[in-house]
Amino acid sequence: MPADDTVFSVLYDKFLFWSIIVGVLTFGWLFYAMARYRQNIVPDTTDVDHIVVGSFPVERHNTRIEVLFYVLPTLIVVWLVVLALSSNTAVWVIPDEDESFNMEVVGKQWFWEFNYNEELTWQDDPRETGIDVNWGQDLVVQFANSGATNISITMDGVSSDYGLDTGLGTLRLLSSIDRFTYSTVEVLDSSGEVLHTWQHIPVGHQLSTALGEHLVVPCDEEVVLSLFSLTSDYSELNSTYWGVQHSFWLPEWGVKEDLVPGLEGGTVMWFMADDPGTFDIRCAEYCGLDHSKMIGKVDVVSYFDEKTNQQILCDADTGVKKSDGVSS
Ligand SMILES: [Cu+2]
Repeated sequence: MPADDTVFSVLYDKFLFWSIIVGVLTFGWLFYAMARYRQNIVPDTTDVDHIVVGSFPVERHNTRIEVLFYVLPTLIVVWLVVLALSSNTAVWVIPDEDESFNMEVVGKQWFWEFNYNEELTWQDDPRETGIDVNWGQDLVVQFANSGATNISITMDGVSSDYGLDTGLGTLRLLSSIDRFTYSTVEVLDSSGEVLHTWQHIPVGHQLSTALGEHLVVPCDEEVVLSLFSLTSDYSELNSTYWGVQHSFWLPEWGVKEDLVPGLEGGTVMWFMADDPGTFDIRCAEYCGLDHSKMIGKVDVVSYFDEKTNQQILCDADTGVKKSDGVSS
């Protein structure tokens, strides 16, 4: 089920609220009039100037009600326009580059590529897994009572495994983090199941749905995506074929934007996710034979904020946004 607190669902609720009020008033009036003026009701004969069908009751008209007929709907329509425009503004004003997480999305036939303009260090929520990985000067893994028995460290595709001393509860490896290497630490149990994931995505790294990879974005931060459509053999770009139009769609947050071939600056969209989790990516523009395969996933993760030295934990249910996480 899509997130229920997007600007669009809030706008929907507001429109529904005012529609119900208008509906109750108009249908109430309708049914009242049907009952009051139904057939076989004997007209009030003491009323000299009674209503004649087909003629406007000039003497009996009520100026206040007639003014209300015009003023009230006008006010409601103006109010709905204000609501709709303010939601539009909330969506179309792109957040400041310094205060948001900026990256590129490239659509090709028929997959998505995600280019990182900023580094991202994240891990699963330690409150849920009972495991805390912290990689600064040393790699420190705290795993007491979590059932973890092994860790697997993958750097640029090369993996190495280490056994964990379950009696100790902590592992410290004398190895400082390499900020320029795509690194993943997986903490596993004895059956090889991954209990906890920590990852560092360096600047310039690319993830691709063609390789089965997910887009990974920080929670609780404005994520600004610059969107480009390119051909699959972009390096040998010939001037006769510029690729096709795609549309990057994140149904969870109701945001969607076209990717336009040949548009140098690209197009821009942004969103902010409160809850961690894995959500759908779709292409919403028919883009050729394998359009239907142009699907993917986006992982919303708790990330490590270098500025405040804190892990940003996202949890809309408990209202916990930030906590003293690991320190590096
Ligand atoms: Cu497409």
